[in-house]
Amino acid sequence: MKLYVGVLSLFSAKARIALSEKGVEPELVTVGWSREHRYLPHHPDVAALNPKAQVPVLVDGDVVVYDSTQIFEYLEERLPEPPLYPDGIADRARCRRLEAHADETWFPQVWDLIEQRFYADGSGSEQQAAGANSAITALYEELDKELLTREYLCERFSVADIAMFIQVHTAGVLGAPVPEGCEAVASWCRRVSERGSVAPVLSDMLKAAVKVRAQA
Ligand SMILES: N[C@@H](CCC(=O)N[C@@H](CS)C(=O)NCC(=O)O)C(=O)O
Repeated sequence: MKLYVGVLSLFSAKARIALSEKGVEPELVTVGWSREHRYLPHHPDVAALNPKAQVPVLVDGDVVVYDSTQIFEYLEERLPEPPLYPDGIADRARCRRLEAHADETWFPQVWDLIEQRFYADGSGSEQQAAGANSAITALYEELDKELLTREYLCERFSVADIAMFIQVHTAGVLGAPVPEGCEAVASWCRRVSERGSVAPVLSDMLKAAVKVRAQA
């Protein structure tokens, strides 16, 4: 399988972790990205394969899948073992809801931190960052309740953990770490970051971020 990714793309990181959990070592194609021009010009393959010209894009023979959530769903059917969704219908619905919550509720707040602390290097709107910080604190408290009695968000390590962890980890790196009192989130973070599928992806992203900073 071939996976088109961005060096600092959170959605690409989701797809990479899921592939690794499924025991697949894809051919990684890293698309061009710079702080100044971001993803422009788009990689020609990605522009041809995805009408939104976004990564990640997975190519498996003749099959093209884009959007990290669609990639999760495809991989689960293509390679059912080990499962990355829980078994029951209601639990699977909850798992999808938590994944969507990470992508659709956490990410916009994390994106405000990325804009402020990474792209604008702290020179952007402090008000925007402060708003994101307080929204993220509330999200941490809510997440802590989900994790109080659980090792992972669902009955086993799942796509919900992958999606949520990527947001939580990025928030932490950008100045919104797990607050005191959210011990369940803190220990879940340790468990997830120690997984063999996760550590290499975090390490690649860290190396890329350090390189970008050095060039600034
Ligand atoms: N909903 C999509 C979002 C993908 C996305 O936003 N990709 C960004 C990188 S993280 C991208 O390729 N942006 C390039 C652009 O929009 O020009 C997913 O889950 O894969």
